[in-house]
Amino acid sequence: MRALTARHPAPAAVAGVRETEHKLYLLVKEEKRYADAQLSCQRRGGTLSMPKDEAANGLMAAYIAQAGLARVFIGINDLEREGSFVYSDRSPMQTFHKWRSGEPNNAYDEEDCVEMVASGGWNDVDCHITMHFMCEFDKEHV
Ligand code: GN1
Ligand code: CA
Ligand code: CA
Repeated sequence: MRALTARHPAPAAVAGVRETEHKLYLLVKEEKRYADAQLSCQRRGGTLSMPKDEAANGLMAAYIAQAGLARVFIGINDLEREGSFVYSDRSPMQTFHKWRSGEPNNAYDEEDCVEMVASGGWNDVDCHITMHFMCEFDKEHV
């Protein structure tokens, strides 16, 4: 993965940064649809954030809440096959999840992307709505 550099800076509308031993998280306060949000993260050497365990999910939720946001796109979708959710690195979802009650419901047969709300819960939503989003970067490559 490419690093954040002078040529590929963190976006202007970033609400701080969060870090763990291995990753950096950036909340981007630009409203984009899912595909454009993913491209924006990739251009900076990262990907939409992938909550793969309780620790990552909790950190992401706290970051969203502290930024005063209600919801952001995260790196989970079932675009390729309805009901088969994968992370934005294409790895399949394992047993860990934080679906809100009643989700994923694929409402109107049209929800293949995933938002995290400030409490940390997940909801599938239409990929074409626009909202803020969270990127993650591997530290080894930054
Ligand atoms: C929202 O507002 P409504 O009911 O049409 C949400 C769905 C959720 C649903 C849960 C764009 O749909 O993804 O499943 O609430 N859609 C959006 O009640 O947020
Ligand atoms: Ca779906
Ligand atoms: Ca839904």
